[in-house]
Amino acid sequence: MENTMKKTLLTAAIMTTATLAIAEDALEFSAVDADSNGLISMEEAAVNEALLDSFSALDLDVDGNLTEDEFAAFTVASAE
Ligand SMILES: [Ca+2]
Ligand SMILES: [Ca+2]
Repeated sequence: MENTMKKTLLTAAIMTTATLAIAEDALEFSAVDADSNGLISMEEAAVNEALLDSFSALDLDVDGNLTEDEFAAFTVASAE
């Protein structure tokens, strides 16, 4: 009975660690938007190499900034 409880705790610990790892990988819009103006400029995107590489593809209206909607496409694509 005690072993079962230890197993359950161990499983819970592993799941918690996995969840934290995913959270670290996810890029938050607010974290990239350094000046909090609601847009990610190319300079701000430069903090993440993958984001900078995808910048022109994500900037659908080609105004040189990523809105939260445009940035959301990157978050989804990188999670796949
Ligand atoms: Ca900004
Ligand atoms: Ca744009």
